[in-house]
Amino acid sequence: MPVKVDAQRLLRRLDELGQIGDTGDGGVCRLALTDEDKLGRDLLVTWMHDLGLRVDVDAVGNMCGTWPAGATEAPVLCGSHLDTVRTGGRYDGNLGVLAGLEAIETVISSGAELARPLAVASFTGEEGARFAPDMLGSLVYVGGMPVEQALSTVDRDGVSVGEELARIGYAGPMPCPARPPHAYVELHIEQGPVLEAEGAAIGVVTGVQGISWTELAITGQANHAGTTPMHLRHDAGYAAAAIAVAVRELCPRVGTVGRLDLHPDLVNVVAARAVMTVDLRDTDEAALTAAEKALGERWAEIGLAEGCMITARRLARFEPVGFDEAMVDLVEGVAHEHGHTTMRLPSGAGHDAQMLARVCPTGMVFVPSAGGISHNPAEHTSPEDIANGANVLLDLLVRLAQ
Ligand code: HGY
Ligand code: MN
Ligand code: MN
Repeated sequence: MPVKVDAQRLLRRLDELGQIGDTGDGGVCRLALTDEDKLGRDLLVTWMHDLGLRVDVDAVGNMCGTWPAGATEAPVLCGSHLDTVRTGGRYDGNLGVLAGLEAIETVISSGAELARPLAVASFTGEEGARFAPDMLGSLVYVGGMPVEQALSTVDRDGVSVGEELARIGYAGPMPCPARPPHAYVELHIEQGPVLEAEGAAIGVVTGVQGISWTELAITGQANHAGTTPMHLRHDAGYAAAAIAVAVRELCPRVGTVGRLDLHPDLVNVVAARAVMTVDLRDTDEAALTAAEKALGERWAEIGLAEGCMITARRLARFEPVGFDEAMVDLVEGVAHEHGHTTMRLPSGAGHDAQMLARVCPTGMVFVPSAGGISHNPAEHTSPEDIANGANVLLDLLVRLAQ
């Protein structure tokens, strides 16, 4: 593909979108289906309509812009997500959606005629930060979860996906699951330190590691911090802390306690209750399963010893995914034709691509994250790396659509 994307236009759009939910420290907060998410969606729809794309919204709020608008064949699909975590950066997900839009706009401007339509998607609730599991929209899109189950999923305040979709006006008419696309390519920031450390300009993603999310509710007994002897306590706070230490000790490749709420959360009251989350991940399913088992046994011991009741609720569980070999080779070949250094690596983060891989040939292109930082306002990818990734994406889409 001799033409190149208009990198300045892409950067301008990233900046404009980044103003929505701006947290004032360079970061963005657009939790799924909030008013900020709606405003981001509205902006994307405006850009899609301005480009003459057909905009389809499905029953779980996934949005898809297709060109040519009247196309009926299975498209070559790209995209990612617009929702962010609470302390998000400007590039996670947003880059994949806007680079896809930019690639399609470049193709339209070039006058190229392709054998297949192109489409760019923004999937609902990829982060899982408000509604679990993560990749909720793309999971429904590929038939991995009934749409009714997704619509009845609730956040911490008991508000459901269905209610919020209706409230923000994105309960769309398109049925789920969707007809599978011809192929799917997702451009995403690496969100880790590997590409930068290795000096590789493009990451050729081989797959996505397995994910296990569990919410633990620990019930002890509130008591006076000054008068209650240690051997008579049922301290939910202590049990939670001991489990957090066990996560670090027993985790597979990575383990995280990202949420830990105590009740009544007061300096002089032994905690009656704790709610915490455990995020475990590994590229090896056996290692992930073994860690889940070991941790389950450990938190049972901790609960027994402290006289606390512990209930576990699974929030997400996805096995490791390997991408289609031919797609991985294609990503690598195109990146080399563009003169980029590359390296093959699995994704540490979850992505919509791991769901699309269930229904069509799927590949991912990574660009470096400065300092390996992500899910943090300091998340940054250089304009040069953004342009590199977008041009590789453009070329991949055109080749897959010819
Ligand atoms: O959790 C993840 O890996 C992704 O950001 N949803
Ligand atoms: Mn993401
Ligand atoms: Mn993310």
